[in-house]
Amino acid sequence: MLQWKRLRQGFLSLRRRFARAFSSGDRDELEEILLEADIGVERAESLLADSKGERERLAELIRGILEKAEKPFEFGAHPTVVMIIGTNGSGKTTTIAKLAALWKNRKVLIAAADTYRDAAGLQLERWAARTGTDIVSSVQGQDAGAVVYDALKKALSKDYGVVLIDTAGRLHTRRDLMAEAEKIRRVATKLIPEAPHEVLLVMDASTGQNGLRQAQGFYDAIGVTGLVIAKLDGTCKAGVVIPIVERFSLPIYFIGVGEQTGDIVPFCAAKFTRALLG
Ligand SMILES: Nc1nc2c(ncn2[C@@H]2O[C@H](COP(=O)(O)OP(=O)(O)O)[C@@H](O)[C@H]2O)c(=O)[nH]1
Ligand SMILES: [Mg+2]
Repeated sequence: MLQWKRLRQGFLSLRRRFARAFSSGDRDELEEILLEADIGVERAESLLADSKGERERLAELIRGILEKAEKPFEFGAHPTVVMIIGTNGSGKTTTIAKLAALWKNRKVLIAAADTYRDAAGLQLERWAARTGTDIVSSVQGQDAGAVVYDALKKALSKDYGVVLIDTAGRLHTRRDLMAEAEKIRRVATKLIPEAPHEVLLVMDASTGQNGLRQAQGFYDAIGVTGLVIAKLDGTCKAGVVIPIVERFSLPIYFIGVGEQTGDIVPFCAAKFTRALLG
C-alpha cells in the first residue's frame, strides 16, 4: 500500500544506518541507533543482548513486541461513538479527517467538541468540507457537552454509523482533563448508554519519549481504549512505538504517515518492523 511506502521512505536513513551496523557487527553503533530512535535504554540493552546483534533475531523480537498491539478496529455499535483525545498538536483533528475519509461509506458525523479554540472548529469544518463529511459545531458558545449531545441526537435520528468526537488538548491539569472528558461522557450516555464506545489517544511519534510522558497524563485521567500514532512519516524517533506498546498495553489501531487525508493505515507489526530494519 502507498502509505507503507511512505513509511519505508521516511525510515530510509534509519534503515541504512541499521544495515551498516549489522554488516560491520558494530554493537555500540547498533545500541546508539536504538537509543536515538527513542526505544529506551533498558529495552535497547535487552534487545541487543537477546538478539546478539543479529538482524533476523532483532527483527523477530521487535515484531513480537509490536504484534501485541495489532488489532483491527471494530464497529460494535450503530452508531459507533469514537472520542479522540491527546495533547495539543498531537494530530487529533487531522486524524479525525483521515478517519472520516477512511470510513466514508459508513456515514460519519463529526462532533467539533474542541470548543476552547475557535480556530479548532474552523480547521475541522474545512476538513469536513474537503472530505464531504457532516459536522456538528458549537453554536453561540455551546460547550463540549452540548455539541456532543446535539451530534449524538442527530446521529440517532439520521442513522449515522460513526460519530467522531474532537476534543480539546490544551487542558493543563489532570483534573481539568478528567472534568472535560467526564462532561462529554455524561452527556453522551444520556442518549447512548455505552457511548463513547472507543476513546482513542492520538500520540505524536516525532516527540518520542517526551510525548510518551505527556500521553501518560491522558491515559491516567481518561479511560483510553486504543491508540493512534501520528507523524510516523520521517521521524527518527520511530522506535518509541516499542515503549508505547509496552507501557500502555493497548491496541494501536492506526498510524499516521502524513498530513493528507489518505495518510493513515491500520498498524501492522510485520510491515512496521520491516520498514524499520529492512
Ligand atoms: N507529517 C505529519 N504531520 C501530521 C500528521 N498528523 C498531523 N500532522 C500535523 O500536525 C499538526 C497538528 O495537527 P492537528 O490535527 O491540528 O493536532 P491537534 O491539535 O491534536 O488537533 C498539523 O500541522 C498537522 O498537519 C502526520 O501523520 N504526519
Ligand atoms: Mg485539534
